[in-house]
Amino acid sequence: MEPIIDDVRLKPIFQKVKAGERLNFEEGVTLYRSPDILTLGYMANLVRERLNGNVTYFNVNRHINPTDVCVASCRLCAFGKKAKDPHSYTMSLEQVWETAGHGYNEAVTEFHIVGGLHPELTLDWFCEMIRGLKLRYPQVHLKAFTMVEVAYLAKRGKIPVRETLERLKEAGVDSMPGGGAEIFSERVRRIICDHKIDGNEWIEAARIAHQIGLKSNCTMLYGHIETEEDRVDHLIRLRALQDETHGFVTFIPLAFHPANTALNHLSSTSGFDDIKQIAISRLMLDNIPHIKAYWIMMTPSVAQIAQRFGANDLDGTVVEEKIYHDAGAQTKQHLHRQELLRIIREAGREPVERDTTYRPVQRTESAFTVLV
Ligand code: V47
Repeated sequence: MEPIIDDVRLKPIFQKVKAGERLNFEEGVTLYRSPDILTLGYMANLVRERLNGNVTYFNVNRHINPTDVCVASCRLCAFGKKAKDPHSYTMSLEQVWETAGHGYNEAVTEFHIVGGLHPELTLDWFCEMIRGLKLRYPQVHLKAFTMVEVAYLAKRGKIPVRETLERLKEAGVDSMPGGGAEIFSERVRRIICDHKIDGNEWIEAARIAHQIGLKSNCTMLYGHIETEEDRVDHLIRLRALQDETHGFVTFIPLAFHPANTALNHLSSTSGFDDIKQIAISRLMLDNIPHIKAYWIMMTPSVAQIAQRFGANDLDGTVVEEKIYHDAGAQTKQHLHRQELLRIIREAGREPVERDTTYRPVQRTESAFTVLV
């Protein structure tokens, strides 16, 4: 049975989606301009089920943010602080290793490690941090450092990005998170994050990471001052790199949270925009296997609905989240495994706990094993 398509502009796009054909820039813009969220969702769900069946993935992870000291002053961010700010913090190596252990009894399979661009912490310090984590938690996957942090460490250490990535990998980094991509449009970047590497540099760092065997995620920050064309351009640039490297695992659209940022006059995104963004991501990124509805950012309720609009992942237990909560997020900082299972089942999906590389994890009361 086919859906009743309210918006006639979507009819030719629907034919292409059914045939598994790639959507172009203009079609991407048409998707954004359409209010017909049910047809967008129907099409995105078709692609989602083709790629991932009825499964929704989640993981048991822990975020670690070793420092919030940051030399950049991005208008989009409420997390970064100057070193002299009495509210800033920087963990010692021992504190990082100890923080990793908090809540460890939930059998965490991933540490997600990102932080500010600290003017004094060196590449050697971060390599030692990673080696220490690997020594203490050898079975935990280390998903660490955004392309922005890597480029900053390279610049400060006056060594190429490739060598920086190689040294981090050698120390024990297993893969990389998707942050820092923001939106590639230079016009927008100059306003929201002018101290960061530009879009081309982000893409180039990701290319090198993938070339040396580090998979990564990718993100897009939306709902601030970008246009619909900027969003489509961003998605198409990610898709082009993926054609080349196949190194992206998951795409996570990130809704801008304005509270406590220099852009706090902007409004938050609506549930309608968040759901549309999930659907359009699934439709445009035909070569990225997974679309994550990050519950911290969308709320568990909207992330649940997203599971029928193109998303097939919810992220994980998280345990302690700072970036979005500094920017006013009202969600909890932690969801238990049981709550994630309930949310997914209620959406009619089959929950599968995964490790970072999407291998299923089987749990018993006291232990877990990764099913290869
Ligand atoms: O890079 C910062 C964004 C990102 C704000 O790879 C903001 O699995 C909204 O990348 N409002 C960090 N967004 C989060 C991130 C992420 C999250 C979950 C999973 C993964 C993954 C990656 O958050 C930053 C930036 O793009 N951000 N400040 C803000 N005020």
